[in-house]
Amino acid sequence: MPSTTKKPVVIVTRKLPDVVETRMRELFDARLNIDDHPLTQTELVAAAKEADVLVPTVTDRIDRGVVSQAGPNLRLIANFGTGVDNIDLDTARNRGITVTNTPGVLTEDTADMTMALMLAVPRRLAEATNYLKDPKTHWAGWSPTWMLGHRIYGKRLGIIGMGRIGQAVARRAKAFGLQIHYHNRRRVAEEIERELDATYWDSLDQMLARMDIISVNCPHTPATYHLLSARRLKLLKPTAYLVNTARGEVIDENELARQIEAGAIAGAGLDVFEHEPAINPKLLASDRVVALPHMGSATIEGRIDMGEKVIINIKTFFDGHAPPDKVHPAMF
Ligand code: 8YV
Repeated sequence: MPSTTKKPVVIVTRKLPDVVETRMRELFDARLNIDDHPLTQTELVAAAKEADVLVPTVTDRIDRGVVSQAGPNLRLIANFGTGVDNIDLDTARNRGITVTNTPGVLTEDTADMTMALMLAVPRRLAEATNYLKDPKTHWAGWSPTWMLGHRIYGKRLGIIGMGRIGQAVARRAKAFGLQIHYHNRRRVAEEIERELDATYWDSLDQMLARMDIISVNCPHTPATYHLLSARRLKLLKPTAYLVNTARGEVIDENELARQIEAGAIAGAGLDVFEHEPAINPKLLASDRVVALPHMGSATIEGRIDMGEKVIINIKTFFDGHAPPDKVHPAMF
């Protein structure tokens, strides 16, 4: 006998991979964003009024204005993404709306991208390829002193945020011969420190002053906003490189641009920016900056896994169970 239970109205704010959308249409009354335009705040409010479940992404600001105007049916915000700094968690909790995210499935891809930037900046990959492709330049052939970069083997890497992604970065970096250092809210388990040969720094300031490469791998929360402030950026050695695949807001971007321009920091590999999609033009103009358009987790496998997680969270929630990736505001 066909079920008479109404399928939940699931509003998905951006275009997701076809297999994910198809499955969502089978399971839910899924409303899709066919042309993939980023929704305006007015459109988000309209979606929150109508939906049982909202599936936003990093480009949607699910702020107080949106959450407080949600309709009585909105019970779940199933974020397509791990970071939940785009969502006002407190207002959601006060309104009894559950929030879930998609942790774990983008760890390895993001760590790969971090490693790629860690290699690309000191070894001048973007600068060199741009040189070859620029019709105004002409490669005269190999030379012993041209395009020299810096070795990463044997250097010290300071990881800020030793969660899943930080640890995955450490594993890769160790295999490349880097010495692993880290700063985290809490020291990680002894066996992980031993496996990674990792040195813990209670004081971020002390770690920053001693590292050759810094990798930002912590979430953006009120506590980590501008964690790398002007004062802290000044602690870096002038030979140090900075890599950020986490969130732009963790670094004072204008100050970073100034310090790179002044030669006080050797270079940066940036996948994320403070005011995306806007980027400080000084960073884009610098040969010592490799900039990517927030693509740390941009693999088709990762996006499908993320979609699968969103579906599981919605399904378990409507089956009356605690969704596996329920976000607890205290975690962020
Ligand atoms: C995602 C990310 O692409 O999951 C995250 O936190 O930063 C990205 O890798 C994005 O969030 C999708 O919403």
